[in-house]
Amino acid sequence: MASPTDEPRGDKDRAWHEWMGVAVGLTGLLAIMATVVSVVALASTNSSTTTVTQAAAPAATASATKATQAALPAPQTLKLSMKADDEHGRLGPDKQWHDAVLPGNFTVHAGSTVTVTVANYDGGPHTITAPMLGVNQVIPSGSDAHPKIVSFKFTAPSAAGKYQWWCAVPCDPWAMKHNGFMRGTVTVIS
Ligand SMILES: [Cu+2]
Repeated sequence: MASPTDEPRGDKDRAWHEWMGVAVGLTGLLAIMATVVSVVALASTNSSTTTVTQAAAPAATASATKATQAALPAPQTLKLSMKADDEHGRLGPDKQWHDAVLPGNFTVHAGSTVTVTVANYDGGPHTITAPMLGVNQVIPSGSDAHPKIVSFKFTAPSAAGKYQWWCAVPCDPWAMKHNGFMRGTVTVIS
């Protein structure tokens, strides 16, 4: 038989047990919620990372490819001949034949790699000198029967404009002063 003093204790015990039950239940719920939250967070982190990677990679590759194509114009080749006055290099407006590079004025595309092949039919050497193009090429002497063939490359400037080349070896004084003879204009077009 329960004593009157037992009853409050029994209530206390019941209350304690109930509270413990709620506490354990709450803890378990919190643990589950924490797990769910972290799994969702992990999943969303993964999925957002994957989405960014998939979205950015093809776009970046496409634009990089476009930029590469735009930055690389087709390579060019130029064939030039060098002839002396006595080989009828080029007739000047003074009605005299002069030493000349043929053609003496030429056009290249901005940024392109230009391969120049020069055939020197003259018995004396000349140069193709153009500091702005990074060119200072000696073309040794050749002959009508055996022209001296020299090939060299330069990269055309990225800026369109007109650049001068000249022959730095003293040769035909008149030709050295006139464009289209032993000096000339390199026109860079974009
Ligand atoms: Cu010359």
